[in-house]
Amino acid sequence: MLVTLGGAGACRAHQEDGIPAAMACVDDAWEDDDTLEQAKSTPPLSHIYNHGPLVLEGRVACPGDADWIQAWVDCCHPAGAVVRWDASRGPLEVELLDSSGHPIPLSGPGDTVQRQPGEIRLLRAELQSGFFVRVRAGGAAAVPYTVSLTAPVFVHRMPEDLVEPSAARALAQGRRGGPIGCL
Ligand SMILES: [Ca+2]
Ligand SMILES: [Ca+2]
Repeated sequence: MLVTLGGAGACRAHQEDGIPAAMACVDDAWEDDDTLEQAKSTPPLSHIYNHGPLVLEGRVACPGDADWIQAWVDCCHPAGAVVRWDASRGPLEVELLDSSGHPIPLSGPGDTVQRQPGEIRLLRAELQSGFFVRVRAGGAAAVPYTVSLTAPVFVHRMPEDLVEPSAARALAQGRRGGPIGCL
């Protein structure tokens, strides 16, 4: 069966036959979050100003299956993510993307780009509104990882404000194991 590797269309390999490592991959509870559109279907994540970052544990990057995380930051604060994992599991590719899915430049004053095995830090000195963190396994093995998301807001947006209430409660309780946000 045809399996594409690399490039923007490489999100579906976990559903294809013939890749033992991918078939064996036990993905996380945030699936499906393989595309910009899927990420937009769940409420954006954020935390109250000075009470971050928001730590997302128990995530898994399956080979060929991107993980998109939607976040929201009020203007104009530092925002971004630190992704940590066991480097012996293989590489991870991490990017910050704007609300259209385009890479956010991280070349301005105060921006941070640090990529090393086991930890990638991508922080923009000033950001506003919605953005995405995209995590992809760079090798053939599943890579468990943790995201520390910096996305401060002054007034916390509860999921109920953003989507239909019952769906929001199901999301908050079933998929994330508790209230979203403030630590
Ligand atoms: Ca995943
Ligand atoms: Ca995914």
